[in-house]
Amino acid sequence: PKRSPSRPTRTMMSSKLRYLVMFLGVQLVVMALLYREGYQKRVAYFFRILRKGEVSQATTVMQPATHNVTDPRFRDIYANLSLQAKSTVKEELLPYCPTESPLISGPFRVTFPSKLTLEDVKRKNPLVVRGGRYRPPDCESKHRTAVIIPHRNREHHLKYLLYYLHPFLQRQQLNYGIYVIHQAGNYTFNRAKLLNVGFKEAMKEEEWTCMFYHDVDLIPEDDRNLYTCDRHPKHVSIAMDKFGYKLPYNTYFGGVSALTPEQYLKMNGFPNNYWGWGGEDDDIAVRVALSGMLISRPSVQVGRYKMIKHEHDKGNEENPKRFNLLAKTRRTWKQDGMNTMEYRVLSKEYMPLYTNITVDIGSEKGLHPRT
Ligand code: BGN
Repeated sequence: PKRSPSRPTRTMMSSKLRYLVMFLGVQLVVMALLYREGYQKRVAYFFRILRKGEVSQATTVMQPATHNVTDPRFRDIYANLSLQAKSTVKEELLPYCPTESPLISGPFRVTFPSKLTLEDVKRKNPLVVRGGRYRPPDCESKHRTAVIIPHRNREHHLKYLLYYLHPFLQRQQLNYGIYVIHQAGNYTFNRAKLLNVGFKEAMKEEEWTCMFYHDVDLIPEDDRNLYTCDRHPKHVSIAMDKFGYKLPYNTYFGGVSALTPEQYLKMNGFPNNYWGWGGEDDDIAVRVALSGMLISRPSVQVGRYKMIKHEHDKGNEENPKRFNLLAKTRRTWKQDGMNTMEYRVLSKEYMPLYTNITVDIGSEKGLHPRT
């Protein structure tokens, strides 16, 4: 028969165990108290050392910009991004990036520091090259994503968007480019036509596999929101702070959306005739349905965006014709869109953080109206 430990040994063990449990209990209570007292950073630091057993890692976490990686309210989108290793392997021999990027970390803090400059953004993104292009340094991305941003007089917003978008896309290990399509002149703004121009101009440069059509004032808040395309056109900005992090209505397609070139061409692109605010995004949603496609969406947990607060723009007043136009989309979508857009590129500048395309898109009367 097996011998069980003698009675005194068992008592000794159980009393040791009791002390250990008591000791750990006291530790936990102290930690909880400290945490309540506002020592979150230090406590998190301690836990991190326990978990990783790596003081060097923990030291980098203590730097001001990267503190408290566990709490999304403090997580810095740039944290540890510079640790990406430059590979010594020749570019054409790089392995494919993994299906899930190991750099993705979930929600991050979005604030708008008043002192931020484009120079700062540039300094923080040393691997971004001329024209706002990037490819992962250590692997070959399976995704080539172009971000198209319609723009006029919103330099301030653009700076913040670039500040967050560059590290966000790098964390996803994408091969990407950022295009700002700047409407020249003072005539009423036309978002959808600028998006059409963005598609055409970006595709001249590279075989992008996915286009993100992106408002300048929307900042993503979670890097699990992948900037890649789905089987169906994707409406991406589904949980905006402005709408209480919910969809304002079921067919809403505004803010940020993503389509493959095939999906875009199948629906004849976007309408060219919505001048001013509103309705063009609803028209795009109708086109998706009319061309026999569905709308795909990320989950509400990750499709979160913060909108930079601003006044209504001059030159982008509500479009009174939008109701009539929208009622006619079924009849007009094949005659107006990708196949009919007229525009004139005035300049194309390869800026350090984006490609700036300034374009004359004319007016309702056409590109060169006779006066
Ligand atoms: C809708 C607008 C959208 C806008 C959302 C959110 C119209 C068309 C009415 C028939 N649509 O009302 O363009 O993105 O609100 O602000 O105005």
